[in-house]
Amino acid sequence: MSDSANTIDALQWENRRFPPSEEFKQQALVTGTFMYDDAAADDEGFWARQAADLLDWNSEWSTICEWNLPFAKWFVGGTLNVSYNCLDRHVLAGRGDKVAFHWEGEPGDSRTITYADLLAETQRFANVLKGLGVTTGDRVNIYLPMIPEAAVAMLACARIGAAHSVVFGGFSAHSLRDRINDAEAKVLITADGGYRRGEVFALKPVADEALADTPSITDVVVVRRGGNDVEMQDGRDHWYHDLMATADADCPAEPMDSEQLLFLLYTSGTTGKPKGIMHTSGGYLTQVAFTHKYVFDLHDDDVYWCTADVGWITGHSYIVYGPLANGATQVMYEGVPNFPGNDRFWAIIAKYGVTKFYTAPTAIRTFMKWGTQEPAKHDLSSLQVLGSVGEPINPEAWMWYHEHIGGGRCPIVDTWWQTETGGVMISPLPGATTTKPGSATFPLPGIGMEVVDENGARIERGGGYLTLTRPWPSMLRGIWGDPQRYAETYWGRFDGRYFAGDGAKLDDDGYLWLLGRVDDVMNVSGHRISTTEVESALVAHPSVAEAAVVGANDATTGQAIIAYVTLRGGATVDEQDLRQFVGEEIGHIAKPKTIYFTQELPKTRSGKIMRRLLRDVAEGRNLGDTSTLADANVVAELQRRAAETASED
Ligand code: 7RM
Repeated sequence: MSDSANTIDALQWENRRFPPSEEFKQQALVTGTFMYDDAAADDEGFWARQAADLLDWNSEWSTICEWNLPFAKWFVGGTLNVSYNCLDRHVLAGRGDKVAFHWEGEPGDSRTITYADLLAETQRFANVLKGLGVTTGDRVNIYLPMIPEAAVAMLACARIGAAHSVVFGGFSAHSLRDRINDAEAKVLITADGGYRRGEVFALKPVADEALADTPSITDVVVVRRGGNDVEMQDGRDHWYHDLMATADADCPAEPMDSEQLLFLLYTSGTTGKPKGIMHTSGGYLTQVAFTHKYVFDLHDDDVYWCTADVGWITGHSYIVYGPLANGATQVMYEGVPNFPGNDRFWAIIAKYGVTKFYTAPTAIRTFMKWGTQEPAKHDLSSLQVLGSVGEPINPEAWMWYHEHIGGGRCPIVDTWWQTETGGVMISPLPGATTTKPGSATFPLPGIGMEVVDENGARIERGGGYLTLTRPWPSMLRGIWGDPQRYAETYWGRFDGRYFAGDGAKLDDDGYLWLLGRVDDVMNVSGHRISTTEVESALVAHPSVAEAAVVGANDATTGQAIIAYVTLRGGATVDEQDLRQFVGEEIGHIAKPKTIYFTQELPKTRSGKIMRRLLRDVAEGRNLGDTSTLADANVVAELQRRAAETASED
């Protein structure tokens, strides 16, 4: 426990260690501490060297970083074209035939797209956008399934200096409408539909509903993918393939200012209206290229696969911009992990010989639920590095990933970052860092991070608030249309520091452990306990696949710990035994008062557990905003069971 005022108690200490193997180190881009030392000596100089080394610039910057808290500019005065960096330069260097995307449709169809193909398609589509009147500084909305045209659309915007705003294809008409209107987008790019769990889901009909109330949209471009019937409004709606057939093939990349707005990406705040997170060009591309290269130890012959959707920041930074800037070969997959069977991901890894694999803890815990026989059906020996992002990865989920997917030989990079940070901030470097299961380890070279207490004083051991102490190249530049909200939300809590809501603890070796959102921290008899630690203790039980923990009002202890638990396929466990197990793992104080066993947990559409809703359920309240929930049936069922328990009491 820490002595500092009102921080977060640290209960769990993990001692397993995994140093990189000699074999891995021999081929690794980074071993030892040179890169950390280099950055520590001069962080701005370090980033400037990365920018020069990893990207092609049309003209040099005059200032590396201009910092007027809370507003940063990077590589000020420099010009570059993001799409040129992701496409043209690879083709010009003779790598036009290199595969950019092995695209795999959910039904089993596939397309191979080389860098030359992607450049040709992007140039044409950039001309299409120009033809629709889109110019530098305009916003374009994108509402597409996971098809290569999503990357083409984004790169075409970047090519002409228009900002894209991608809305995840699972969002409703209302969400799409609000995001289009907030950005005042001119053009919407969508598809008839896409494939999900063996069926076509309609996009254009949903978009039509949004379009009834989006005055800024003049034109809609529709990609044919689902083959479902759609209505095309004369004069407004155009088929992608029709426009592409007549578009000019050449669209030279124009130099853009380093601080040119590259995209908006909306993220739902804790309350109220979604925030349009702003990212710009030179700094963003530098950090995503840098992190993609070194965190995944990228080599020319790698086949990299990130399972995120392009609708999330992970898809922007680690499917489109980072990997393409690095000229990587990727897999892009359209559908769900359980179509046609629970082994689809492992079949894809074997089919393409994937070497670097990046997914989320929610997926890993689901795979644990489905059982080890699924990955065991396929040859996963091509894998070399495994990544995790989106939530804390519980130590046991980490171990499962390590053994059953990584064959015990692949370093795991647990990458902490946010929509707002643009790129990875905290992660091991796989050839340099000894990992501990469940720890994101250390900030990357060039990143200033400190854990602080309630008063903003630095903590060297124990739990507190994760803060960033200086600007980084891919940091958000603001919230679209609301600079004051930006300043208050991110820079208002601790003087001079960026804080975006996560708790963390430092162990004796200085390793960092993410403790989840501080809004979720529970207060049990005066102990501030993180949900993450109790969840990890539950997941450490061999029968448990997944757990969500919340603090519910309790007359005796202030809050009581309520746990929702999903078991591994076929497993059973007694509630009392599981409570006892948690007590033994991390201490009596953290034993849940009640445990509910459930088939599913409520999650956001990007797979994060929604503890706020579980708190509503546990405290018998009406549910708050459920619009970001992936499956509303899950909480309805838990509410029914809570009501039952209450009537039994
Ligand atoms: C990339 C992404 C951001 C929030 C962040 C954390 C949580 C993300 C990790 C993590 C523990 C990780 N962007 N988070 N990665 N927590 N360990 N490796 O997810 O904007 O959608 O979410 O996600 O709470 O603040 S995001």
